[in-house]
Amino acid sequence: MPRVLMTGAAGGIGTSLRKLLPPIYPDLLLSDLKAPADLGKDEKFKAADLADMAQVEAICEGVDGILHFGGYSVEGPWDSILQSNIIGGYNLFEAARKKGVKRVVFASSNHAVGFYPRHHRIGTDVTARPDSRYGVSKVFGEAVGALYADKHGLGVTCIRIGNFGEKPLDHRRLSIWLKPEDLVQLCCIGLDHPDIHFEIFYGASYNERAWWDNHRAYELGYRPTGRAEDFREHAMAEQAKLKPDPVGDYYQGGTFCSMEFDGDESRIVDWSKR
Ligand code: 15L
Repeated sequence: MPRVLMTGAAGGIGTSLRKLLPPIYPDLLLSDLKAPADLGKDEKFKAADLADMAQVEAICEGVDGILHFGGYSVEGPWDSILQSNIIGGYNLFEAARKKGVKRVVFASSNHAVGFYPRHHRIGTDVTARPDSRYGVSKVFGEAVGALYADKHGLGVTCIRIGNFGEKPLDHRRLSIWLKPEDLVQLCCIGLDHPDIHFEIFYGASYNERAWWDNHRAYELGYRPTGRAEDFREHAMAEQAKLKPDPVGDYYQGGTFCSMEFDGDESRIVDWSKR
């Protein structure tokens, strides 16, 4: 991919990828609502509000591939999710089509399927079970991506990101941890692999406790280098500081499932076996 646009450049993932991507994609254009405070002299940046179609079209001009990390990245009020992720997500794919972009890698999330119980191993073809308004917006983004792949021939990869960071933060994250360099591998597959039409990958490193079947990513060449169990002691020590959470500890989405959960814990059922 000659020219790559990365949205969400000032966010957590964007900040880390800004350092890892330039050796692979030297012609990298960064975008966010505001420029990152530490923007370097060699970095190219264009501000854009994802909810404004004209601004999104402007950042897609002359671009070959997009890494879409922009938008709201946690649970939030409906209007914020609506503007950033629903309207913003649609604008991104539509602007990509209009401007002749060839590939889009969409940062989906594990919260698109967060209401699967932890003991239930899932593939990428399961029915969506979002655990939040944020999760619903990720399901929406995946659906728009599928539409633009099937109808308009855009090559689309959705990465259901687990927990991105230098190490797994607690017991749950031992199953879903994603090392930054492994996310870079998944992005490169989405941007450059010749066989991409529409794909969904789980954004997870090599985690022995994984809940996810990620075989398609491996078929396309993914070889994660992160191993969550190497940080087991740290994760379990952090877990010991947390209060028990009957709902969050049962489902894959953790606290995203327990927040706003209405009262009755008898509703914690293994519906996946019904
Ligand atoms: C996400 O999708 C969020 O962006 C991130 O902040 C974490 O909460 C992560 O999921 C997680 O599930 O740990």
